[in-house]
Amino acid sequence: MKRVLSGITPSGDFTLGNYLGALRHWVSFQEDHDAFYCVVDLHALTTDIDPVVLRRNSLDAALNLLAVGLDPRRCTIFVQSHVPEHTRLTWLLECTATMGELRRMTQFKEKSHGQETVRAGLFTYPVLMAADILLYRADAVPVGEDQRQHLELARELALRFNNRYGETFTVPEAAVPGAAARVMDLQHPERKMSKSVESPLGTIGLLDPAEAITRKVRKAVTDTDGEVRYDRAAKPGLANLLDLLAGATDRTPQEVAKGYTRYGDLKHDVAEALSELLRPVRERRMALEDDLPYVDTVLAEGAAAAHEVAAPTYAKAADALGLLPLPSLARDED
Ligand code: AQP
Repeated sequence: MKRVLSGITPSGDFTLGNYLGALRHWVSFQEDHDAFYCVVDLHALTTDIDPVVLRRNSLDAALNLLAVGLDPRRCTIFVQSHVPEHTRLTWLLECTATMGELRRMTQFKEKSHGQETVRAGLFTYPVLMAADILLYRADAVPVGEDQRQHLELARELALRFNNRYGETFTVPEAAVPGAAARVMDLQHPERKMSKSVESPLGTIGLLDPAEAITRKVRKAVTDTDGEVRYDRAAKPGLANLLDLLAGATDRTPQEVAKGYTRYGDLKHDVAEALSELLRPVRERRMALEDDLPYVDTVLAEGAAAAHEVAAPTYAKAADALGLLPLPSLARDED
């Protein structure tokens, strides 16, 4: 069975973008892949955090992963910081990456732009992401379009390490969805919908009730020419709505566009389709809130299963670089 690995940052309430671009594909992958999914809490430390909020967001993230339909009997769900090899491998890969390639990362440029101080962790974040992936020898990584560049870096680091020190890592492929791979903010369709960017009317939350979804879709920014056609460059707001309906109904946005002559009708159907899509997630999430001990068990078992795969990969990489094995391990081997 091929293996997939993906992660989500507990940096705020999950959005429709996270769901359409990533989470619902994670659910499909668990059926026919050996799937590992993690709450990447260490990534959340790259920007300003409040410890109380981070703790709550991390638990929320785990609840959401179960609510979208991930089944711990079919996949491994864990928290990144519970598996110490993530940070250990990061250092080995930081010594493989170059400043130049990290400087080219678009997300770093966007997130550091205009900031007075920028954490070193924000700069090296893509290396931590590479470690997340390479530790599990993942064949594929289901991500939204926004993460493609980071995935490319992970591939490049794996290739470079393998060439220099011998075959160690699997070189992963990106698995980017066809429809809704980049969900845009409903009020600012030129930027992606994001959980950590404040935009109350522009962001649809994973757990939003139908009324909120309808209100936000109705107020979504479009344009004034009134013609329904799919053109991302000239009509970004409308294109986003067409993408959303296409994503929710498994069609192409061009096909969806053919069914409409008025923006109002399209918005009505977008709101209905999204409400229906997210309703079962919200219901499962409410049920899970009454069973937190179950969530603890899932995370404990997930961390143990993840560690079993991550530890030998780390050991192999450390050995390839010439780091001495732990003396006790060396004695065990005698
Ligand atoms: N707008 C989006 N459209 C499609 N896919 C998206 N993803 C995120 N936003 C969109 C996908 O969700 C997964 C988890 O992402 P992440 O939490 O690791 O970080 P991110 O990509 O930076 O997502 P956010 O929501 O924008 O978080 P913040 O605000 O913390 O930066 C990824 O697979 C991503 O592609």
